Amino acid sequence: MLTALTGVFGDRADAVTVAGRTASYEELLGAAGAVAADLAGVPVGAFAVTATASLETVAAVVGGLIAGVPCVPLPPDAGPSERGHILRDSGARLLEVDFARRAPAVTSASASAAASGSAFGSASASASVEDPALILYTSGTTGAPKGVVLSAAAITADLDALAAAWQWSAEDTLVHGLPLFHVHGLVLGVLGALRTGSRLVHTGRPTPEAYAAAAEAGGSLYFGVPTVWSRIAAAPQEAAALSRARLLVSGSAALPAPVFRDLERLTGHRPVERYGMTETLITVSGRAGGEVHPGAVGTPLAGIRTRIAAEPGAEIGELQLTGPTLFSGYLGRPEATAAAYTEDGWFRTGDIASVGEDGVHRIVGRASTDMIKSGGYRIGAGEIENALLDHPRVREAAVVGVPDADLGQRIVAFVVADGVTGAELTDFVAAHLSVHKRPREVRFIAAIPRNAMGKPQKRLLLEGRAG
Ligand code: MLC
Ligand code: AMP
Repeated sequence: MLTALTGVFGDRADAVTVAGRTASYEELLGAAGAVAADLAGVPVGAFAVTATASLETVAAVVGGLIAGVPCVPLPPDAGPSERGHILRDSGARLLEVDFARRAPAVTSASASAAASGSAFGSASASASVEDPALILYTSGTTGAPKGVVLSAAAITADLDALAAAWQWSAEDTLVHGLPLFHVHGLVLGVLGALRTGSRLVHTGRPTPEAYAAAAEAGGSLYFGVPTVWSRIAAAPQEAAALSRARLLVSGSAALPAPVFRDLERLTGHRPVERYGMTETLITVSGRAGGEVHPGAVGTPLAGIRTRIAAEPGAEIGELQLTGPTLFSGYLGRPEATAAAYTEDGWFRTGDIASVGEDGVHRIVGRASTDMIKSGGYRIGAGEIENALLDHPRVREAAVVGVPDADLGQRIVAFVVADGVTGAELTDFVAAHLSVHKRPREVRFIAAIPRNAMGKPQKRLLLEGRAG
């Protein structure tokens, strides 16, 4: 990985800015070198870092790549249960990063030299691009989050395909303010900038004001989840500043057509939408300079094949994929990994899609109501239900995603309980899980509707047909 990164490392003093602090490549590599040295000192299978939006997180991830040790980025707001689960499940050692501490031996020149020997530029001679580079925790429909193992080979294949699709180069300044513990903000938003050599401006939080200010300072390529874009579309003055940009990209959830049209009217840009998952990285996208349409996520990236598993006569069905960007498996869960694939080796996305005659893909929904997307965060209903059921007053709980103009979906918990308020239950969840997994609303009901098998009938709850 570092070979290609160092290929474009120059002597730019403002290579990476995160939440108002700027570093040159030299400084970043120095701090990353210190991380790599720490990792070499105490051999571990993986290391974790509290992934705040900071230069420290960037240095940690790059340091892991140099050392050939996979990084587990921890959501900084994760409650103790979630944090404990991730650390236990991954066996990762938690590392503190001090950006001021630098290993002078690792400069862009020496990293280039080291990198010429191996595709990873790794301190460990045996590291291969197929080895784990990142382990990202993500929710399934039930149970605790699983570790998605991503290799450097998958990451580089994805970033190179995206660079081609978006004409993304060292001429760009990438701007975003997304969290640094998911694919969007970390893989695309940090490693993508390093691999293409584009300057990175991370705005700390993805507010319309911060995105506009970065455009005035030369931002050219913008990333956001639909919630970010819809907030920008509601701020016409800030949106107008983005007319200076080259390309606006939306992903992680469906971009509503009215937001697409508002952005076009206010910025003069038709936003490019792309589709992906933690397990597959980004696989389908619109192209810079190509035709893009509201509601469409474009065509497969280089190397990706897709198919729709539809019932005979139907045009929509589950989107299935193969290609070089796929994950290496769920950490320590061979059965779950096997279950994610069809018998003939295609990855089952769980998303329902259609493909037009022109090859353009549209995502029309999710197969399971138990997978919620709120503000671009993927949230398993089961994990929140389990957290609620841990409360002594809660007898039954069913969590659903209700359509929401700002967040795409908002988390609503239906509970059977007495002697406890909704606010107390929300706080209870927040004490265990990440902030964005808190229910926005708790509705008390007499009983959860169930089918003959005892399975909650969530569609009835969504349709408001349960008392
Ligand atoms: C949130 N708040 C609550 C609450 N939930 N308060 C009470 N009860 C609840 N249930 C608080 C928040 O903590 C915050 O407080 C305030 O309310 C506003 O919250 P919000 O409406 O959620 O907005 P915000 O915090 O600004 O977050 C919106 C957002 C965020 C868009 C910035 O959702 C975000 O960063 N999303 C990106 C997710 C992402 O990167 N997904 C990519 C996954 S990878 P305070 O005090 O903090 O203001 C992937 C692959 C791919 O999907 O294809 O890309
Ligand atoms: P995550 O694992 O957090 O990356 O979430 C992946 C899920 O996000 C996918 O399975 C989709 O449901 C959803 N998703 C990502 N991009 C898009 C998009 N452009 N349109 C619709 N859904 C999307």
